[in-house]
Amino acid sequence: MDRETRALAEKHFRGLGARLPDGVCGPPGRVDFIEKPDAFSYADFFKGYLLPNVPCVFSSAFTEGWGSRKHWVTPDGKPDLDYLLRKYGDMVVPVANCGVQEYNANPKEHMPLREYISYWKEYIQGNYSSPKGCLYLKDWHLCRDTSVEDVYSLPVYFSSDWLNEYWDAINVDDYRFIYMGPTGTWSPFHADIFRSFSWSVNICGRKKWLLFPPGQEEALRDCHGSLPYDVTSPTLLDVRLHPACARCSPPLEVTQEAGEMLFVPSGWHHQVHNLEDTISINHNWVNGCNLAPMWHFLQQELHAVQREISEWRDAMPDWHHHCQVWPGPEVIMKSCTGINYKEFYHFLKVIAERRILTLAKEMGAGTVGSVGDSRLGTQQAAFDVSRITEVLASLVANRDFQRVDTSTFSLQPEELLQQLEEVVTATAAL
Ligand SMILES: O=C(O)CCC(=O)C(=O)O
Ligand SMILES: [Fe+2]
Repeated sequence: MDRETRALAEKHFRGLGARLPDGVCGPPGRVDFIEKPDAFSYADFFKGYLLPNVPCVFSSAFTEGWGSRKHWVTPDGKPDLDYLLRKYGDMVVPVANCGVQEYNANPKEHMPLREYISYWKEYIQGNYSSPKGCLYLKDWHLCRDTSVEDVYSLPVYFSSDWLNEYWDAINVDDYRFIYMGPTGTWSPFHADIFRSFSWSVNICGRKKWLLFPPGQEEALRDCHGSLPYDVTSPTLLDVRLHPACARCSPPLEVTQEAGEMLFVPSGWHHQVHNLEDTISINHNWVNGCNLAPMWHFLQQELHAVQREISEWRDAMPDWHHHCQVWPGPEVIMKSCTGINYKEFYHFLKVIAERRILTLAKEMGAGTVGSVGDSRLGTQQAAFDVSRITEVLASLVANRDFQRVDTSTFSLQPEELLQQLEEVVTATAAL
């Protein structure tokens, strides 16, 4: 990141103050197509798409050298199922049944990749039908489970990725996924975990994306307040079931071709259909640009848990007896949302400490070094620190966070906040 981009970004967030970008907005009309890698810098992406939180598609030239585009695809552009079988056949993968609705998702089971590939071959032979239904291999953590050298490389545009940096640092998990499935497999309407961004590259095949800007999903709720499972369902036209649907603008529709890369902004609900036998790679990622929406989302999640608990409490005369044995909101939130306030603080702390180290090296001994993605440099580290400082200040002031037992924390939140404020002052003129 260069100085001018950092100045612009910090001004952008100062302008927003503590509030989030305005809720409902109409779709931008069309999605930009970025043709040439040489003519498109990180700063261009940051200023044009990441900061304003709008989608874009990158041409297949951006993924030209990827090993997976060579090895996972047959000369006629189909998934090379035999190659995948030879290379990864024994690995256990998650598989969703697209024909069965469970809440607003599909039930998943686990099976060896060899079993999924033999299903896929049968499905093609059976003219795209099978008594087993329409099965979609989703959310396969290939990178976590094996070495993926020569499969793909992280595009610089998506390299400020604190979520994967955090999981890598504590060696627990990741948000790097493989999707593969025949024509007709699809992902129901959703927004990504923690209001993260995602990027998605088709290794082969084509996808149709229906994208709704943040806030538009409100008009799609049914008369009980639930979001739809399938936005293409004719039931959405029934005004008794979906009273506000007429107010919703049509989604942005993107057809993503083989090799192309799509940037999905934060909080945009979407639904995805594979138009051909398709393999894709995607990451979910969070950084300074969507940290505040992530924090806002976590507050909403905790409030939902608290509401649920209080409904149970009101319905149960001997609540105080149960209270002793039942888990508290932090525990429930961790199991429902995947992260609670305590872990969110730990996430901020891990990233903050890495950025403070980068900046100290830069300003102290004069050594240029960077923790995180070294392609992004000092200005990015300074920007990251300013974003963490703002969100940490809000976390520290939060009543629910003040109830969390921090006695075992290696660094007290107030102390970290003070350290960060000092770094912000020291790096203002960099
Ligand atoms: O490709 C799919 O089926 C879903 C991908 C997705 O939802 C995402 O990348 O955010
Ligand atoms: Fe998604």
